[in-house]
Amino acid sequence: MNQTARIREAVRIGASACPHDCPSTCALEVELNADGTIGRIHGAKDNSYTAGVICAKVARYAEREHHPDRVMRPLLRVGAKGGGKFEAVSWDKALDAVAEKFLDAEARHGAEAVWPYYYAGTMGLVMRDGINRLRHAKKYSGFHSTICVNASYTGFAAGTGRIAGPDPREMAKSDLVVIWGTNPVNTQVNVMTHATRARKERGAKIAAVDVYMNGTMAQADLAVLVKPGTDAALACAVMHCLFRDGKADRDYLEKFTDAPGELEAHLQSRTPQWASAICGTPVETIEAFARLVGERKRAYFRLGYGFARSRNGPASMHAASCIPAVTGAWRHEGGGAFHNNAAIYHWNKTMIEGQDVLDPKVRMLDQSRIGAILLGERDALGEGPPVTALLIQNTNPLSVAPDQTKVKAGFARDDLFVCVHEQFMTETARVADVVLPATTFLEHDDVYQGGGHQHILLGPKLVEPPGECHSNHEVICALARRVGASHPGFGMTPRQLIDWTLQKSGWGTLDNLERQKWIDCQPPFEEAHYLNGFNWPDKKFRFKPDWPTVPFRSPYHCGPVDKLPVLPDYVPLIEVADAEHPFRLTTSPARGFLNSTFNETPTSLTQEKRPNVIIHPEDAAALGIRDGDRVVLGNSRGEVRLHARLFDGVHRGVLVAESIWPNSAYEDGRGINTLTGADPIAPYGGAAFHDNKVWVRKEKARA
Ligand SMILES: Nc1nc2c(c(=O)[nH]1)N[C@H]1C(S)=C(S)[C@@H](COP(=O)(O)OP(=O)(O)OC[C@H]3O[C@@H](n4cnc5c(=O)[nH]c(N)nc54)[C@H](O)[C@@H]3O)O[C@H]1N2
Ligand SMILES: Nc1nc2c(c(=O)[nH]1)N[C@H]1C(S)=C(S)[C@@H](COP(=O)(O)OP(=O)(O)OC[C@H]3O[C@@H](n4cnc5c(=O)[nH]c(N)nc54)[C@H](O)[C@@H]3O)O[C@H]1N2
Ligand code: SF4
Ligand SMILES: [Mo]
Repeated sequence: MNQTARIREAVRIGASACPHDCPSTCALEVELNADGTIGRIHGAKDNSYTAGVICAKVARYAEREHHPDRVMRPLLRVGAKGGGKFEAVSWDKALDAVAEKFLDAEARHGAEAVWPYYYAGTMGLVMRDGINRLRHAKKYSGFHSTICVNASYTGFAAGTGRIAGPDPREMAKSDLVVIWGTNPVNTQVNVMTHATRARKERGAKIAAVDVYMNGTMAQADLAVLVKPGTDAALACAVMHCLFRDGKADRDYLEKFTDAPGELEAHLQSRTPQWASAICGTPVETIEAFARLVGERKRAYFRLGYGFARSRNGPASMHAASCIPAVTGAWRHEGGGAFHNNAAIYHWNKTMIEGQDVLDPKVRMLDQSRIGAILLGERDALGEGPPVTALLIQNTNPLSVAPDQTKVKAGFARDDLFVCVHEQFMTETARVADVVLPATTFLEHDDVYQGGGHQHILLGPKLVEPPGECHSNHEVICALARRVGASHPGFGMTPRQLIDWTLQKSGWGTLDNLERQKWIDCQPPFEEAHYLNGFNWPDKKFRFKPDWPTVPFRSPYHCGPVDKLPVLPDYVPLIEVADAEHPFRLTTSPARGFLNSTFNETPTSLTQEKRPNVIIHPEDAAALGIRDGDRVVLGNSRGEVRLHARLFDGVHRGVLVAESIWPNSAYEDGRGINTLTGADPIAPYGGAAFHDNKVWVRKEKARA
């Protein structure tokens, strides 16, 4: 028997869930080999949302799971900070070192000098959110999570009052699927599964709105190309046409919305001509888009994160979400607007997060402003001591956080102690004082919820961790013991935490979930379509949001709230191009990477090749730039060197740099987030990753 045949014989299938920061949260089937390794990963066919399809990068997860560069042992820095030299030590020695530094920071400056810093490298509730139990028990500095969803969630909730919408599987029953500001071909492949089903089975049309002709736009029947940050103008013009052409559902507007008369009057001047001058989309395309929306009432608006990652992003999201309220699309199966289903999961996270010991007086620090915070800028740090100790899990701020120049300078501070718990030697791990080896989702138990669908899924431990890897939960509990934090959650196993949380949340038991593999949490049709009213006291969809009171999980206002529009409108809060910075840059997600994850796997690296920036051929010609030339992009925050890719699938004046490569992949170590800003998006913060004014020039020949 040859080796391939032997492995095939040995294969068992393990059920799991994709842990990555992706709205699809796919139900997985993992090939388990007799030797303890994994083979291919497949999408579960019997999960009605995953429907057997997953992305290529997770299908070949074996590359990441068994990567020779996995961190396998605890490491202590030797030599200079950031020098990248470490020695392997025992877990006890490493954890003692961390605890000593945390206790020391607390003794000198108070508990707020310690900042537990995490994100969604794993979306497992136990492994991602357990760090908050330690934070609350110790009154360490709070974490105002802003890097991803704040702008889009608040824009959506501004109208509906709730982050939830029609069953995502209904896309397959639509006559028109509008994919707006998301690139599912790259970022959440299952949207395409259901949208293309509608096209095949019912002759549905797919319309897409984006700033470049990406894979999703290429598959659309109508591709609506806009300039970054101008979507609200497009949305207003579409609604103008709907009123003008008698396609508004006046009965629906009267029953279900707050100010239809004011909206109609306001839109009088928001003509396609007006919008075209702002968003760059030809008038005929805007008219064609409005016609599709007007004629096909079963229209499903799948609204993504991307178009909200601008300083006016919440207003853009809100404006797009207003369209189905004008047509009454919400009434129909396969109609309405959907962004994420966060609100349908009624979790009790007391035990996981230690919410019972949360002290609301503890200072909150903005995740996206980590650079300014570490540099001690007062407006970022707030009242209270400097941050002198960081515990980092599931995130890689030295690649992904905006305003990188500050982030790097902050991490280089001599009096800052950094512990990074990681699977790989990321850029952040490299500048740490202590690195702890982490398990992957296949090596620990956790429970997941789908943002882009409606399932709770179990991801049980399927293989043994390599080397001395330990899970986030184990690290948090071991540290809690050493720094004197007490909470019943520290004494529980992940499985006990999952069982407790499921039961207290009304989702049954762990045994039950393990048997079923997932729970379909879809609310009833009337509720999902807001047919009993929207989530406001008067039950009406809000064309006129009260921005400061839009419901959000962490109500910490930041950014210029008073500048958001009263009715859906384009507001030029963005970094408008000017004479010095004639280009607008977005940093859209690359297909082969997931944020900074997978930028270590061979297939993804081969696929993405090298950092480049898309530029329109006419812009390139004007600057003497040819395809493949080295170019420099710059703005007030810094300069980045990369290669030009000529492509006419963008408006002139628009640049797209698919991301996120490590800084070290760029010739002078300055990555794309050198150019992005950390100033908060109103009303609840967030980083405007796709909203940058820059200049471009051809790089002089290398000496
Ligand atoms: N392959 C891959 N998959 C991913 C990720 C990844 O990095 N790579 N990231 C994961 C994470 S953390 C998240 S939050 C989701 C995000 O998923 P998406 O919502 O798909 O991603 P975004 O960054 O939000 O960008 C989506 C699209 O918005 C476009 N865009 C940018 N600015 C504008 C604008 O002003 N108007 C319009 N109409 N479009 C605009 C971008 O060009 C891009 O094509 O994806 C997840 N999945
Ligand atoms: N230029 C630009 N920058 C961006 C974006 C963009 O579109 N453009 N998108 C932004 C968005 S939407 C997001 S969400 C952020 C995401 O930024 P990050 O949160 O940094 O993203 P990831 O790369 O998903 O995850 C980070 C790390 O988590 C680790 N990890 C995974 N599972 C575990 C675990 O169980 N335990 C431990 N200890 N570690 C684990 C992985 O090895 C990985 O290194 O990036 C943002 N940055
Ligand atoms: S599409 Fe998203 S959730 Fe599904 S396997 Fe890929 S990364 Fe995971
Ligand atoms: Mo994200």
